[in-house]
Amino acid sequence: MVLTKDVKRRVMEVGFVSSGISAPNMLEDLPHGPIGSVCTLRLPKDELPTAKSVILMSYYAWDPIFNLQVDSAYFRSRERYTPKVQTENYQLYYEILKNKAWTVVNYLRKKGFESTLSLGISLKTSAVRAGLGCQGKNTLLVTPSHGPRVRLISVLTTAELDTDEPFKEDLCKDCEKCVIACPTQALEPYKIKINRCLTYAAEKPYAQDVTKDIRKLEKKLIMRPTPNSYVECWTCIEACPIGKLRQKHLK
Ligand code: B12
Repeated sequence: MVLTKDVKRRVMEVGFVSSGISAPNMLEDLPHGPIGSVCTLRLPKDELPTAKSVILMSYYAWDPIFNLQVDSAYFRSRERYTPKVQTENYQLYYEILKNKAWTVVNYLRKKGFESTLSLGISLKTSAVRAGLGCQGKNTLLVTPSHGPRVRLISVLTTAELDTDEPFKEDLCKDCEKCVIACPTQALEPYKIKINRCLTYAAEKPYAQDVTKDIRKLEKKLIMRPTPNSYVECWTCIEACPIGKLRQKHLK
């Protein structure tokens, strides 16, 4: 269909490195609801009930600084848990993703289709269904071209687009480099213990389920450029050999 081709061309023009299309009725069994105390995942039909297509897009995050997170001064204080003040936090890659995805949303809206972006659905599993890659042993989306060094966002639209075939291959094969590299042993192949992940620890400075040994490693390993910012851990991504060659020019 011409529209599907046009949308995919537009997605690449704004700087995404791959895209795939699925439909809300093919994503109804996606993980949804509360993910520990991290977030609540939604289904496409909760995000845009009239949607006919879900466009999954991946952005190449080639440098650790894409993982920069900055919180307003109150965010890291205990006050956040009884907030009396407005708090804000920004993650660099999310800002880039949203910025680029809005141009795709606006493109579709101009054509008369109701459209919105979503970071609230399960992006990894949706991306597998849309053919972008497999869920690897680090539990992340691993793509054939950029490995897990991609960040994901989706656009939901009432436009009826051609869907892609789900990705079937397991790209990890017998490699377990990510599992071995994780400094807190948070990973078992295809599974993560969320409260051992350094990103969870950094995000939740007062969480009771983070043990002292993890807090010690967090202090040692998490980069903190300013008192209100930190760079999320990406050791399991860095360890992955798939797509690593692309980073050579940066060394
Ligand atoms: C919650 C969350 C977290 C939590 C929990 C992680 C998790 N795996 O759930 C924490 C804070 C720990 C976290 C950490 C990180 N995150 Co995060 N996170 C998310 C979020 C919001 C939802 C993830 C999710 O779907 N969880 C739900 C669970 C059910 O999914 P799952 O882990 O895939 O679980 C499956 C498997 O574990 C498997 N499984 C479970 N049990 C078992 C048992 C057996 C035997 C088997 C075989 C399988 C199996 O089945 C489950 C269902 O399919 C997404 C954004 C989004 N909206 O999707 C970003 C996201 C997944 N995170 C991302 C990133 C980059 C990270 C970090 C690298 C930190 C960073 N620098 O940003 C680390 C990596 C940690 C890791 N290896 O997973 C990216 C991943 C990009 C990619 N290439 O996939 C996403 C997609 C954000 C984005 N917009 O790009 N994250």
